[in-house]
Amino acid sequence: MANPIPQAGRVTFLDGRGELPMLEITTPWSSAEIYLHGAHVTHFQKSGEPPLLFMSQCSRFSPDAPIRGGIPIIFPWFGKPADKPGQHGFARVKVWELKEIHSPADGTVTVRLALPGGAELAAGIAVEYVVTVNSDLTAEFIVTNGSAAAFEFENCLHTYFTVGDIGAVSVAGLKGVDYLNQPTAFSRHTDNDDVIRVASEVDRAYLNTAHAVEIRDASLRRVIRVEKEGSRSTVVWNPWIAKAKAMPDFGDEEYQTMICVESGNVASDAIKLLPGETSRLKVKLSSRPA
Ligand code: TA6
Repeated sequence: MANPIPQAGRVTFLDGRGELPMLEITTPWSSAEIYLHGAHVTHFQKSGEPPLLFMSQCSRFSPDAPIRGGIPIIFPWFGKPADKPGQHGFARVKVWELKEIHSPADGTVTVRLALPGGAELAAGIAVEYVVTVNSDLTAEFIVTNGSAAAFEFENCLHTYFTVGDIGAVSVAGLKGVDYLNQPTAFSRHTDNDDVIRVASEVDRAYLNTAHAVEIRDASLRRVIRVEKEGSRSTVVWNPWIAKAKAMPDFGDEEYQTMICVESGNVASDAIKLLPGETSRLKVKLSSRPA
């Protein structure tokens, strides 16, 4: 009997939550969702597994607010610098333009989006985002400096992952790396532990590291692997109890079933792009049984 023809990937364009336009993607291995609002990947799930990405049940889906979960695109600044309006830049609350959908016969689906130019960015700064869905999820954030001046920015794919029980999670790959600790006014520390475990608020920006990171989830018996290129920073965040309660778009108990492992270039790892240069930040998210 001939091998079954692999199903092609399928993309449906529809109104999602809050009537925001979104792409619904299915492949032979997985399903995913991408909203044009923030070019926000809100869902990725491999067949037979729990969702890989966490989405808060309390998230807003409105044009003037970021979506709480999935992969927020943080650009052109991280956190809340004194001279900037708002936290984590504006890319995650802009409506991105859909540029291309590619779904070859092997079943993979690739979507390319572009951040529209606007007053916030110098003319000539081009920003694109390419998401590839198959048995893994790959996201690449691309900035090209077509202006005549250097362009300095921070970027971060602020990814929320689903875990079964935060108390049964360990994060490996950052031993020996220095980090800035947000809960203690960004004091600098070296992580000498073999793995990170979460039993209180964790908000750490690890610097000068290109390491892959693994989230070991003993509850769901799954290992999530975060590989990255073009990234020197990894941020690890769990809000824990008080911060969870303080966020209106996040459930009080949801800290127990999520962790953020974010890949980008923040603080001293910020990027200075000279005229004509291109920056590529790429993450590959995969999972395997533990
Ligand atoms: O990545 C960690 C962090 O900077 C935390 O300090 C927390 O603020 C989180 O991002 C979420 O930020 P947001 O603006 O999405 O509420």
